[in-house]
Amino acid sequence: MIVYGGEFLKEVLLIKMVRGASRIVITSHQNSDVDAVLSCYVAKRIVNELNGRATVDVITPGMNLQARRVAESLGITIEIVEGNALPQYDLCLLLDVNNLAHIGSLKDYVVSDKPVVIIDHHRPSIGMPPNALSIIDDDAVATAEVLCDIMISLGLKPSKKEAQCLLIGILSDSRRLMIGTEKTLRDVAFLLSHGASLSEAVATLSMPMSYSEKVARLKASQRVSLYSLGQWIVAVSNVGSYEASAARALVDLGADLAAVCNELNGEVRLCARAGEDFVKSTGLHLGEELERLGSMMSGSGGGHASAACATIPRRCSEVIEGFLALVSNKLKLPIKKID
Ligand SMILES: [Mn+2]
Repeated sequence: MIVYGGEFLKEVLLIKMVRGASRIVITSHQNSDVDAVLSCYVAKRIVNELNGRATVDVITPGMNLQARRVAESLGITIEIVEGNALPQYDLCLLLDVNNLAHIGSLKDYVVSDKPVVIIDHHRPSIGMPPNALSIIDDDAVATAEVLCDIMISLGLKPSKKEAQCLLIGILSDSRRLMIGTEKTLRDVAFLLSHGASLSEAVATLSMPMSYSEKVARLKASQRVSLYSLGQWIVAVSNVGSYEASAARALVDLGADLAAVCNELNGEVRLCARAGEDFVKSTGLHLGEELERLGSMMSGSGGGHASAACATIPRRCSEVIEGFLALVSNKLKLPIKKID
């Protein structure tokens, strides 16, 4: 840990970069989720606090349904633009993402001669802009947790609303604190002491499942193929939407590892989820594996140890086959179809 004048060097650099910029743009990954959107919102507030003269734009390449709903219920949609271009800037902040391949067409607007700051909790990827100052903690459950740490070390007090946003981000990415560390819980306590409400946060996040999400999850289980991987059970399936939710559903049904793909316009989006037991015992990191699969098949991928996705310009069957072979090789366990 590098300490500089009693503060963390990266945070000192962050302050310096924010104060030295007059046009700042904040963005995140495609299909921005709750953690991404709320982190962008709070990052804007932090930037405003550090540099009141700067113009700050939050532009995401698009929000997912839940993120849009949560942003609406918190009344912050006005602060977040969904767009496919970035304005000219002096400083670009990437939140909840460190791979430029994951910000879609906005990537073309990230220029190499302007500074970039990454604030994230995903494992550093090969797609990181080389000129970036990275504040990445891949032990944090959410980018909101990293932002909370930044506020604490800069001595900034979150408003009640900012605290609520960070709490919702943490709860969202940790499946209501099913995962997390001692620090996660200390951060939660910090947010509660600044006016955040746990029960309100849970209520904001609980969204009735849509008709089409229910159908996708049920169809995924109807179409499932099962494989044994040593003593583990792998479930693979395909859907026309909600592939991440469908993979989670298969793990909830009992699979140790699930991969669900969605083929759309000649591209496959594969989402994989793993049970905590499987991840702990095998040490497999799905984010790493899907990043490797993506680069092997001229696509891209990444994520967390137990939850990751890849986008690959191939057919479903090839991507699934590649995924199974990769996992089987990595764990040195034979893969066999279960009839
Ligand atoms: Mn996140």
